[in-house]
Amino acid sequence: MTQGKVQTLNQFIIERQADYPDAKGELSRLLHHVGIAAKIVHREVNKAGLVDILGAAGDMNVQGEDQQKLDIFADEHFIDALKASGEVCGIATEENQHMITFNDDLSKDAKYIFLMDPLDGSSNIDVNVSIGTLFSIYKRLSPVGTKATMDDFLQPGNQQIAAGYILYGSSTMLVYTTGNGVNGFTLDPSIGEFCLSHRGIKTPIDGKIYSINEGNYTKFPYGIKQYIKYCQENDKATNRPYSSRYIGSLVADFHRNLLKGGVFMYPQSISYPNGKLRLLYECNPIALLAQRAGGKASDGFQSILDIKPTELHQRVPFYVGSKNMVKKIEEFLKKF
Ligand code: AHM
Ligand code: MG
Repeated sequence: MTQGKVQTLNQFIIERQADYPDAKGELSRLLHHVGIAAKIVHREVNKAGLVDILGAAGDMNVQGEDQQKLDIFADEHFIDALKASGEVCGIATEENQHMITFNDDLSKDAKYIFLMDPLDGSSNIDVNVSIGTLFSIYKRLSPVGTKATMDDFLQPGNQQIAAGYILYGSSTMLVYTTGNGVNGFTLDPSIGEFCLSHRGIKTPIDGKIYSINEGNYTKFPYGIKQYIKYCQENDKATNRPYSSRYIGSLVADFHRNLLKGGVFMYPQSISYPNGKLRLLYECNPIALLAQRAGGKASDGFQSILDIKPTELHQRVPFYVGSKNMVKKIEEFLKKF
């Protein structure tokens, strides 16, 4: 990157705010605080191998899964940063069973609802594999000045004002969309700033990568078994066979496919009758990013973004990535 051409996340946010003359800066301040929390979590993730912070904390999260210490750390730091911003009246996270609403005067006047998975893919932490944070921002439906309600949280994904993720990988990246395309920022640890590295990300309409946990093959719906066979068949005209790539860390798997073209699948199965991934914390933010980048996200039959949630921790089958690949999966599910 040429010195002098570097644009930091904060500069970018301010520049974008100028595109909206009516914007009062609340969303900009909120995104700024997301950036701060991301840097704190980045620091902890990076030193995790050095200090005794690894391993299960001994608790189970609300889905009955092992909760790692870093999950709790990330959850607390994001909540603290968001509260400090004064721009959110309520937060829901994968690690908390209930919604969190703020009662102080500042937060009650806030316009935004924040949903997140503070540290996804946590089973990868102690083997030094990439993990991520996912977030979604909505405008509240309840009147400003009152306490946030459950209806504020249970909005369909197509109502998201902004969404994004932080990928703690070989470098740490923040990728987000506010309506003006998808932009990616890479953390330069030497200056402690996220710097614009991927402007206006567009995902290929076709891809050559399929990502799925094939260990669960026998438990998949018949249409998905047939689609996997299709991915593995030889056909020069359609670039098949595709490559199979699966990290088991949603943000990392999605990020690779977003840049290179491909499809990520987490179907329903005998073990997970509604799929494993959570609509509000994982699928909606990824679906918005995919759509804004020219891709597609589906539960196999309808757009993820059109699903009206009925509960906070709802799960959903998830197919996301290059538009033509997701369409093909829908064809297979319809046919078989
Ligand atoms: P988590 O929220 O408990 O970390 O689980 C979500 C993760 C995703 O990152 C990933 O796509 C998926 O679980 C992998 O599941 P599996 O190990 O069943 O393939
Ligand atoms: Mg998760």
